[in-house]
Amino acid sequence: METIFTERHKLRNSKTELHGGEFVEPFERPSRAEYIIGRVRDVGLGSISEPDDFGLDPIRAIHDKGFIDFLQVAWDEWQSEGFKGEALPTVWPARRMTQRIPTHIEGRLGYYALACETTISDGTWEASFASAQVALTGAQRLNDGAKAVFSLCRPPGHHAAIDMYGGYCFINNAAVAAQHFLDTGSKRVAILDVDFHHGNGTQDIFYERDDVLFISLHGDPLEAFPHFLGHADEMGIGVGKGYTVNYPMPPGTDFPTWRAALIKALAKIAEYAPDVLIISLGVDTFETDPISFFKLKSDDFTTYGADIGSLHLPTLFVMEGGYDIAEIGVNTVNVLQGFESVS
Ligand code: 5XA
Ligand code: ZN
Repeated sequence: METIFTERHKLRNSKTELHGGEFVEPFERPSRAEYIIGRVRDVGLGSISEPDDFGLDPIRAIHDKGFIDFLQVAWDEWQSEGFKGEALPTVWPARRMTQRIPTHIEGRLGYYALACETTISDGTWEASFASAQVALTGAQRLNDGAKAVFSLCRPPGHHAAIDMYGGYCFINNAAVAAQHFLDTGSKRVAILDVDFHHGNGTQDIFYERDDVLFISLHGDPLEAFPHFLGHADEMGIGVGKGYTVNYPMPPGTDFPTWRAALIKALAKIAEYAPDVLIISLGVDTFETDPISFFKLKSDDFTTYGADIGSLHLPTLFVMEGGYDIAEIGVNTVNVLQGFESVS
């Protein structure tokens, strides 16, 4: 399997994350991608290629123009104010306040943020743009005939909504790839999100559409980030009704329980018969992940990779979360090797 990867991910190297009331070293850090690409090399998964440049248009096809404009200038505007730390919001358009977009950077951060653990720092936009190109290049490889491709995206994307960032995500890489497929001939795309956290951004983007089936397996939002989306009764609206499917699961969920939900999800995907499948691949379901509460073991990733491979669909893997960094390479590549074992 080919991997698409760029060293430009390192441009996203934030120094701080707000976690447990403290500023800590971010869980989402450059070494994550280094461990993954190291494992890809060690096992000889396949060739490793730089992304092509598809420009801004495919990103604008998914995200609000004002939001993308904001991401491009946020760090510079923040610095121009003379602020010393990294940019993060301190105020939101909360209940019973207006939704008018402020002009000051402090207000715009609050308007466009869905969470405040994620700072904007020097290079954040550039790395996010490159990450989207990694996803787009993987999608194009499938269009060109590849059976499966691994887009090693960093920063991740599945929390980024039409006009919101947070949860370490700025541009929704999987959604940008899905739209690219649709704009280049696909009629139906399925996105299966196996990251521990609900893919609220992807759900938001496709909630009223029937050309993208979105299915997510994740920690119950009553107990886990992003807390305000991802319940089982969210199923889409209008023509999108039935094309969003959520499987929230409680703390301590083990692999047999998780896999039972996966098998149901795979059956729904098979019934939908998409032209292409995108996997939002987060491995923070691992038993020792520091910010999650599922109990998957390393071998389980191989098993479920094979389960996904048994659909025999053209498949694009798009990297999302995973924070047990010493094991992230093994767990990620286990999914890809499991997938390949049945294809
Ligand atoms: O998939 N999303 C993540 O791994 C980020 C979670 C952020 C929690 N503050
Ligand atoms: Zn996650």
